[in-house]
Amino acid sequence: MNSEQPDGPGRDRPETRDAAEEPEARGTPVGRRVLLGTLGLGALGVVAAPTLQRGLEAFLGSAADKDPTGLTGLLPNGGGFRYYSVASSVPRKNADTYQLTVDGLVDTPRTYSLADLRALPQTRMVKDVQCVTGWRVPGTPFEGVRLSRLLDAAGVRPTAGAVRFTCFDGTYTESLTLEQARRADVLVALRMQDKNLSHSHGGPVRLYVAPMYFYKSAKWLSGITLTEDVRPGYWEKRGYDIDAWVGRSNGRDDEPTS
Ligand SMILES: Nc1nc2c(c(=O)[nH]1)N[C@H]1C(S)=C(S)[C@@H](COP(=O)(O)O)O[C@H]1N2
Ligand SMILES: [Mo]
Repeated sequence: MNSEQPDGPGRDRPETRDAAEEPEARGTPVGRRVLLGTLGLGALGVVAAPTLQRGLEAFLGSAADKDPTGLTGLLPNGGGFRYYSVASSVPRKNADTYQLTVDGLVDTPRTYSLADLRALPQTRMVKDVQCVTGWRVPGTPFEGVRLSRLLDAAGVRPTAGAVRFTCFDGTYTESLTLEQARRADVLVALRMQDKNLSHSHGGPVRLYVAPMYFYKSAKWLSGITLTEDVRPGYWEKRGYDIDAWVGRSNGRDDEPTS
């Protein structure tokens, strides 16, 4: 798939595959019936009524959790979330195994457990989520620790100008300028839709950058590194804008989300 993409991940990152990436953006030719057959979901079409939407999304989320092909990300789900991963498999982390490291140009590097993060003051925000490929999910609660709090705790050195995010999927990266990272609407999120973040949504901890396209919100967050300059992230090396403001980047004019 996507063999016409010379710099695609299949080429430089053999451990990745294309199926679950931004499918709309890549005009994937995979047919719906093939997907439904693959997943044994042939009856899915009859449960698309709006009242069942929540159940359907929950079902797709749990199906994505167990889906080694990542093809659940291509299933239509009536305007809800789509599940993306650029890595073919992602280890599961829980309260015993999860760690978040803050390092780089800081006075006090440190590592947080999930319990450490839960013990800090939590901020809850309810805003729309907007993917650069077009789908939008209105009024989605996210809750977690303000990134600015973790930066202050680490003591950012004057030479730092940017923040780089790494993920325990081993592949995805993102970045923000220090000014962007310090905004009050940027969270290290532990909860989404008033539940602990599921594995498929990037749990136990993901970044949530409310004012930017959702590709900024790195799932399975494991590292926060202060750097001198912004380093383009996974999708930004593949053409997405580094400053990803919803409504004024990537050639799109969506309603702002924050
Ligand atoms: N680690 C990681 N984070 C990621 C991605 C990814 O592939 N890997 N995809 C991004 C994109 S393009 C989107 S739209 C959202 C999708 O989040 P969801 O799977 O919770 O809907 O995650 C973003 N963060
Ligand atoms: Mo996206």
